[in-house]
This record gives sequence, structure tokens and C-alpha cells, in this order.
Amino acid sequence: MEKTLILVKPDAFARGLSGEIIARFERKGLKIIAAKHMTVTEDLAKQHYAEHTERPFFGELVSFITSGPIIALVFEGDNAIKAARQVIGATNPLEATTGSIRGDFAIAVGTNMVHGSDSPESGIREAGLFFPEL
Ligand code: YYY
Ligand code: MG
Repeated sequence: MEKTLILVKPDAFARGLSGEIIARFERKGLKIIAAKHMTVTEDLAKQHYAEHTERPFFGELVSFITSGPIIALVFEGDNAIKAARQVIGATNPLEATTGSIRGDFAIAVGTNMVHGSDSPESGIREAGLFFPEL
């Protein structure tokens, strides 16, 4: 079974949509195996988004994800990575389909509500970063 790290990002948390968002992954059939309320440190943000270090938006990405409290969760299930990314929708909320989290709740790519791991390997790596005890 695959693991995916899901982050309810600061925009979603501040808007009071955590419960709505978490419920969508549960309804899809994914199971929560770890969850916590936290604020991401700059160091953790840089490790988590290491693949984007050279991108022009990296600075904004790090400052946004560290800007306020989030909820970090690990969900487990068959094909958890693809299933979760389907629930989340495309990176640009304007291209995400209605019915997905980003399609329903977001407009701007920089504030797109949720993170989900993009491969089984990144799921394991990212889950380990946020939940070393797993
Ligand atoms: O995995 P996902 O979150 O859908 O997108 P990534 O390509 O991994 O980018 C991570 C994160 O960076 C994205 O959720 C928003 C932000 N971002 C951005 O601000 N501007 C872009 N052109 C691309 C991504
Ligand atoms: Mg990604």
C-alpha cells in the first residue's frame, strides 16, 4: 500500500476548510495513519520542496508554507498517490476540475490549498520528513 503526505496549507487552514478537505480524502477511501497540527519551519519547508530549489517561485513557496499553521497528514491506501492527486486537482486551480479541492476552493497557483506527494518514493520521503516516527 502506498503512503502520501497531505498538507492542508495555511490558506486552507485559515479559511476553516480543514475538515471539509480531510473528509474528501477519507470519502475517497484513503486511511489516515498520522496527523498533526503544526507550523512548518523554514528548514523543513526547504527540505520538503527541495526539488523546486532552482525555480523562480521557490522563495514565495517557502514563505507561504511557513506563513501560518497547517495540518500535516499521512494517508495510506492502494494507489494512494494518484487517488489523492485526483481528489486535489491540477496544480493551477484554474485548470483543476470542479469537484476537486483546488477546482472548488482556489483561484491562484500560489495559494492552492493542499499538497499531495507526486510519486510513491516522494510519499515515503515526505512522510518521513514530517513524521520521523513512522
Ligand atoms: O505537486 P503540486 O503541488 O501540484 O505542484 P508542484 O509543481 O510540485 O509545485 C509545488 C507548489 O509550488 C505548487 O503547489 C504551487 C507552487 N507553484 C507556484 O507557486 N507557481 C508555479 N508556477 C508552480 C508551482
Ligand atoms: Mg509537487
